[in-house]
Amino acid sequence: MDEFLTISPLIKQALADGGPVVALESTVITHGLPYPQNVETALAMEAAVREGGAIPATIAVLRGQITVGLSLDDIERLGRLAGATTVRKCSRRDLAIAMARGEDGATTVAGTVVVAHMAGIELFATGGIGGVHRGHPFDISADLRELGQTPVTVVSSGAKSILDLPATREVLETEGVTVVGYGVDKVPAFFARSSGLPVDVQLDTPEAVATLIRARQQLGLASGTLVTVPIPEEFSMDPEEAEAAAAQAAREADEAGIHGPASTPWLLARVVELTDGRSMLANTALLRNNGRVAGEIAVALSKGKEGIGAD
Ligand code: PSU
Ligand code: MN
Repeated sequence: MDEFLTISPLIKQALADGGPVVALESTVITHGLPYPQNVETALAMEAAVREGGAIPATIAVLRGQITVGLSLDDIERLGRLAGATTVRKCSRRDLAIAMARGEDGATTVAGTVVVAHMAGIELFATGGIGGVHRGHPFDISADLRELGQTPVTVVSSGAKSILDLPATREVLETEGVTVVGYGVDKVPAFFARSSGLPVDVQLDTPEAVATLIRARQQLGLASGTLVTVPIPEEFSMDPEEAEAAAAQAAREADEAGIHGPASTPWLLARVVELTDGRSMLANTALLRNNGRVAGEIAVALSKGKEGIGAD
């Protein structure tokens, strides 16, 4: 494996054996949630991946070293840096900067997809992907382009509801990303269970998703798969409350002149305030749930691999 990638021994072994591994991002730790909820959630997500039967691989840049499989201490250290400006938010374009300067970097969905693919990890679980910002049709998260050009499967609850969901859905189509509804025929809206927008295909089991991934792999397509999983009913927010908070936060961000990479973290934090913390509860619940589902899909996919190997 390329030496600029540090992969933990456990994960390296699992990958060599074709075992189930699920990548996890680190921007949600440093830029998505406050301390200590960020560390608790990151660890709960790792536990959820294990519950699903797979090995979690949280990814970040640690002092310039791209690392696959953070230790507890690494997660705690990054978690304490939440809100600090010293951790670079690393999308595709930022990885080389963090590496060259020896910085700490938290990988976004795009950054994590890049590294997961380099490491040979197919599954990646997160909360919500980036997308097209409301009122800013040219502020399109690099997450969408990344999914269009890198063959990785991202399990999420759709795009964050602070975004323009119909526009985001259109760009996913343009980028050639297959959008799967896991047990649903509409794309979830992050805190709420449905955006009303159609998925490309509804699949109801980990095995069905694994079969789709295998077909894409056989075709040799460069583009990825987005598996959208609705937030568990008991944690879902009232869609009107979620929408009102998202709309207000987007308005305030415009008034305050917040833009660029600062936009998403700012909006998420503001929505937590506007919903008295309910959105954070919902966010952590869906993150855990997506970790478990991704773990189950990784297991189904690795079983298929054994079958192919035995031929
Ligand atoms: N979803 C969350 N919290 C987050 C993010 C997503 O619930 O912090 C992060 C992801 O890392 C995602 C990034 O890739 O926000 C998108 O940022 P941008 O819009 O600048 O591409
Ligand atoms: Mn942006």
